[in-house]
Amino acid sequence: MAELAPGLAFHPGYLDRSAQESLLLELRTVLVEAPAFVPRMPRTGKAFSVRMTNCGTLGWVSDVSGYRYQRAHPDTGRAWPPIPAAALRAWQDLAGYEPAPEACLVNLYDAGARMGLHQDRDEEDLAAPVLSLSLGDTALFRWGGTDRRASTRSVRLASGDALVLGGASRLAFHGVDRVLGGSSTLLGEGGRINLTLRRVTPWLR
Ligand code: MD3
Ligand code: FE
Repeated sequence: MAELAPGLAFHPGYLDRSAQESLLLELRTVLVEAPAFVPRMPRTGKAFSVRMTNCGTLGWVSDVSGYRYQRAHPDTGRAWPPIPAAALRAWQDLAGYEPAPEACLVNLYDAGARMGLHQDRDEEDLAAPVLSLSLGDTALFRWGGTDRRASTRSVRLASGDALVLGGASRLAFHGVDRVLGGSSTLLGEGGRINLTLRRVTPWLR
């Protein structure tokens, strides 16, 4: 593990090839039950270049009326499928946060897809970390500080890498500049899949 910044823990090669293949198999099932959709920017309705779906009890969606977590798929109206067992194990192993994740956002990048610098702040429970798992082609990931104007650094996220974003880095600006086509043989069709696991609501007991 390498601590890239306070609260930003990088676990290169966390999933070996066979663990990546079994997670991918579980994701194929998720995508049948909850087909990928094209999120749109609030207000302008401009399409994201990344496609998405979700699993878990809550899924993150974005459309012309805003960003939010909701219990149903925006197109099918059905509940999201369960979070893959391999992803839940990674949370137990790496997150250091007991309440189970409620949301697993699945971002699908094809060649040319990117994600602009943004903060993740739609979760009520900001004490919970975000866990990211990468599959397929390597991404050039960029992060900075909690002020958009702060300087940024980059890291390559390869297939099987895990990243835990917590503490002082939980509200850092971050994004994906580009995906390096042909850098992995995991996905026959190429591209990249990123899973982010999140606790959305505070844990009440
Ligand atoms: C740093 N996804 O879905 S995951 C997102 O690779 C998102 O698809 C990117 O940003 C992707 O919101 C990056 C890594 C990540 C997630 C949350 C963070 C990095 C973060 C929160 C704070 C700081
Ligand atoms: Fe994000």
